[in-house]
Amino acid sequence: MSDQFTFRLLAQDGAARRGAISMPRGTIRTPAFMPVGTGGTVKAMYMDQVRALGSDIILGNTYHLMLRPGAERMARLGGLHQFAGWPHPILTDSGGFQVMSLAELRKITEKGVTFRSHVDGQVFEMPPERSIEIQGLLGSDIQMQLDECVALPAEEAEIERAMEMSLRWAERCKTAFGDQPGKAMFGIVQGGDRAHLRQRSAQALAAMDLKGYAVGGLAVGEPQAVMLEMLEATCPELPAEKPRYLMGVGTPDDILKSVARGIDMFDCVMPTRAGRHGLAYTRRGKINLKNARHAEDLRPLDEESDCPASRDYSRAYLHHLVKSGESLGGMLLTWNNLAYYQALMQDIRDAIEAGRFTERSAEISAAWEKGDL
Ligand code: PRF
Repeated sequence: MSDQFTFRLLAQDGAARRGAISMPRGTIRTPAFMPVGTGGTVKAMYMDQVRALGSDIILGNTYHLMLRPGAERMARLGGLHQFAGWPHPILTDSGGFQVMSLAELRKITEKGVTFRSHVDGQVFEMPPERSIEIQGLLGSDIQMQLDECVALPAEEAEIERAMEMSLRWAERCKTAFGDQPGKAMFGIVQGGDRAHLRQRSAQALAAMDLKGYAVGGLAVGEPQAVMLEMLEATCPELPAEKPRYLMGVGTPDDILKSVARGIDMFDCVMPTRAGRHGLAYTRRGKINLKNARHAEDLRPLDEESDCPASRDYSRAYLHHLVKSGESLGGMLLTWNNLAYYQALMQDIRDAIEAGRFTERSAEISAAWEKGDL
C-alpha cells in the first residue's frame, strides 16, 4: 500500500501489460476488471463475495448516487466506502455518459450538462467542476473527468466538437481536482471512430500530465474491429507509465483483444446484468439458462470452478430458478459470471507474467469457441 497514487509496470508481453496501481485503500492488480456497483451495490452480490472473487476495485456512478441518496448526504453518512461496506478502492464515472442514456431532459453545452432526474423529475445542472466535487463528496479514489461521448455512427464534425469540448472539460476537471496525493483524476480520450481525432485527443491529454487515462466513446455501436483499430491509434500516444482504462468494455473476447493492445482496466455491466437475465458465462462459452434443454441437466455450470455458484448447483435447478423468477437465480448467475470474469483476469495476468499471453489468449478463445457440451 501507499500514501501516494502510483502505477508500476511489472511485466510486459508485446503490448500487453501487467501492473499494479497502489493507493491508500489498496493495490489494484492490472489488467483489472471492475465490477459495476452503480448505486452503491454490485447488484445481487454481497460485498464480501465481490471481494473474495478477487476484485480489487469497484465502480460507482456519480449520476445515480447524486440523485439518490445525494452527494452531500453521502458525505454526511461517511462516504461511499463506509456506506456500502467496501473499504477498498472505488472508481466513479463522472455522470455525463449516464445522463445521456438515462436522464429525461438533457442538454450538453460548454458549461456542462443539464438534466431532469429519472427518479423525481428534479432539474440539475452539472458543470465539470460539480462532477468532480460530487465524486469528492462520495469519497471516490479514482475520479473521471466529465466528458461527452458521441454514439456511433456520427458525423466527423460532431465527433470533433465533442472531443475538443471534452479536452476543455479535462482542464477544468484537473483544476477542480487540484492536488490530492492518494487519489487520482483520469482524463478520457474521445474521438469516435476517427484515428486522427483519437490521436489528437490522447496527445492533448498526455500533455496535461494526469495520473491515468481512459478511452471513452467506444463500444457505442461500432464493430469490434473499429474499436480495436481505435485502440491501436490511441494507446501508443498515451504515456507508458500511466494506467489505461477502456470504459464500459466488454465481452471476454473484447477484453483479451484490448489487453493485447495495451489496456489495463475494464468495467462492464455484462456479467452482472446478464446474470440477472438468466445468462451464464463459463470457460466454454455462454449458457442461456432459460432454455428448456437445461430442465433436466444435473451438471453444474463448471465443475472445475472454485465458485460455489458454478460448482454446487445443477443447471436444472438454475433453470428452474430463472424460469420461476426467483431472486436466487439472478444471485447465483451473477456470482458465477463475476467469478468467471475475475478468473479470466487472473489468467491474463499470469500469462503476461509468464510471457505467454498470445498463446494463452488463443487457448481461452478456442475453449470458448468450442462451446458448451
Ligand atoms: N465516457 C464516460 N463513461 C463511459 C463511456 C464514455 O465514453 C463509455 C463508452 N463505452 C462507457 N462509460 N464518462
